[in-house]
Amino acid sequence: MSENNEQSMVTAVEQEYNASEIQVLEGLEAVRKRPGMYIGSTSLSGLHHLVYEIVDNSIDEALAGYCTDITVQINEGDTVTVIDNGRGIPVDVQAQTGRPALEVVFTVLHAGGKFGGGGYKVSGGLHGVGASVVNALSEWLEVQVHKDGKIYEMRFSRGHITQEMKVVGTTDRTGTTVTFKPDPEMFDDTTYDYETLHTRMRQEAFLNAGLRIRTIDARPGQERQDEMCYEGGIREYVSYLNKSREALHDKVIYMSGLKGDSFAEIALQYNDGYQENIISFANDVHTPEGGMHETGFKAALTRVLNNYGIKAGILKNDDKVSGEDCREGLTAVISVKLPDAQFEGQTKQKLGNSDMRTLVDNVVSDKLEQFL
Ligand code: TTJ
Repeated sequence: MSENNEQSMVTAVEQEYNASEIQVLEGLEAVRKRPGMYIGSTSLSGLHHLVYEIVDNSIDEALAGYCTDITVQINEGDTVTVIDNGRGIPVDVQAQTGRPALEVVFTVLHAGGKFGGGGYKVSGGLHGVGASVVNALSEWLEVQVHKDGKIYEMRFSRGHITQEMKVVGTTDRTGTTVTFKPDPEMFDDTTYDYETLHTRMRQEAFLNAGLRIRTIDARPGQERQDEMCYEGGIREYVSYLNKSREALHDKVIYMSGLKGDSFAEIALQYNDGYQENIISFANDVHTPEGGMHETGFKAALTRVLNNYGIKAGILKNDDKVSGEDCREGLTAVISVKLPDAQFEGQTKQKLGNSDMRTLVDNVVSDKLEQFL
């Protein structure tokens, strides 16, 4: 190869690199121009959303079966540290970008969830916008990855690299640790509320049976910590929701089923009140507007109870009980996990996957009778 050709090849590669570099910076600049588009708002809700975005990555690792412990700590100065014991973010150089995967995760918009494949990833809505958004909105962020006996570290400021990835030590464990300081230029108030984070993390612990989540407030004068791990998962969630009520039956009813790569579980218990309290989730994302999983649940519950009523001679043939009546005093948690969740509706808070209606309906039809 002539010297001239070599020269032009280097130039081409450099130009390609520069082009992707520019795209990265434009992407992160877009986040700082319109933060609300990515995290909903720059009020307290957006500030807390940064933590959920980071923790979601650790939860994904737990859902994939590789992470058992997550710690969320508020430090002095309202920085936040998230620690997990998963496999650690990949650090190898990516063929596409020529950059370490770790760098890509924190600098390229929507780069999250591109590694490893499979698993239950969150999609749509305000969720799953990724670690690069948190990075862009942080005055500084640092990440350490424990992997293959080494500790890799990288640092950023407002999305820009301030320290390239380097090995800073050796380790005998695996996992990822991220610490970030929300940018006061981006948020009205950067003071974290422990209770808000604790409540959200408790919900994550209920939804992922056996996953241990610790929350720590290490700010001077307000030290506090909690550890949450529920072997009973959503059964314990229902007991918790009913704890100030009088239950009509001692045991929480639990049903679950698998179809292909999807999983559905339902826990329920009636109390002596009149209110209906159904809470549903898809891939750990709360779906307050319901959707297909809730529709399937309600249809099956009404059908099974009516069939039982007729069979047991409690109901006459044409004397049907309405769906609403079947849900009086009902506390239920519905949780589905699926590879490609579609969140619909104005606020993307409704599950659109119709196969989840069928799955939940089938699980309730097949299994609820056993309890009657
Ligand atoms: C992906 O597939 C290959 C092995 O590693 C998987 C992975 O990325 N795991 C992972 C990422 N575990 N934890 C994270 C993670 C943790 C935090 C706190 C923040 C971020 C952005 C990712």
